[in-house]
Amino acid sequence: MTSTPITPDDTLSNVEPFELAREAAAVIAEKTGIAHHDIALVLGSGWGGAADILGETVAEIPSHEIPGFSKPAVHGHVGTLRSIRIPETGKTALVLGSRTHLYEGKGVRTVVHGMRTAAAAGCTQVILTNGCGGLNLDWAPGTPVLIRDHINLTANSPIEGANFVDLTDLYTQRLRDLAHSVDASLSEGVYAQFRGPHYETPAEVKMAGVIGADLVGMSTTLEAIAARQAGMEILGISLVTNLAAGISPVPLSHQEVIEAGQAAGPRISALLAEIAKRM
Ligand code: 8IG
Repeated sequence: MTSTPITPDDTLSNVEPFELAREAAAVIAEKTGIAHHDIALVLGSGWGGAADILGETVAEIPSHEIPGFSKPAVHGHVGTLRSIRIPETGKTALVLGSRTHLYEGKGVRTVVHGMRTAAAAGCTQVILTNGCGGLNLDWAPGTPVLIRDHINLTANSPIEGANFVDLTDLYTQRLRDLAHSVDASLSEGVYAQFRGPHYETPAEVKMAGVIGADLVGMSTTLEAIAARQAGMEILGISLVTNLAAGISPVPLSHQEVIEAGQAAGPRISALLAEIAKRM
């Protein structure tokens, strides 16, 4: 059987997603010279600085050079994949600086391609980070919160076919305990993913609170599901960059979101690096 070479421009819809992930992992191995990565790191809004203090960057690849990855759509998101050697453990982290959001309209396969690629590259653990809105008035902008569980409000799933993946302990107690060993004061919350890209109305935020959410955002849940399907252990950390709509008396602005991320940057970067060093 002949196979067509897969290029970065291929639309995911024509390609079996796990095959494309293996192709991407092979390109990563070739371009980084690292045959096997251990920990995947997805850096969301506000988290971009964490990679710099994690260890030695062994390689950096523009994400569009890797099959199935595209350039990031959001200002403030970084479009590279980095291989970082963590000196304390000798493990190698695969840092995914670019994330495709569901609201970009490229489909769920594209959204979770990074997770499937990380798994194909050998990663058995992933830290998913994001910037989000908070429902708890105690969480000032700049507060990191561990994701205890999620509510997927996208009406979508990365799982195709009758494959009933168990999501009990999705954000594992073990990794949350590990995070608490770094900072015992870390709060935990339930993260609700809306499709976006608009922020919620105050009524939608109120609904999210009623059904059990503490955090609202536009990422993470579909990735976590795909990561679990791929057998990875997951830690989720949100950075509350703003109070959710209606919780705060002032309207949300993307500029404020970026500024809150920048202000919290050094502290959350140190937190993330310290957690990754214990994994
Ligand atoms: I940063 O308030 C950030 N991302 N849905 N709501 C949603 N996503 C967000 C928010 C928010 N803040």
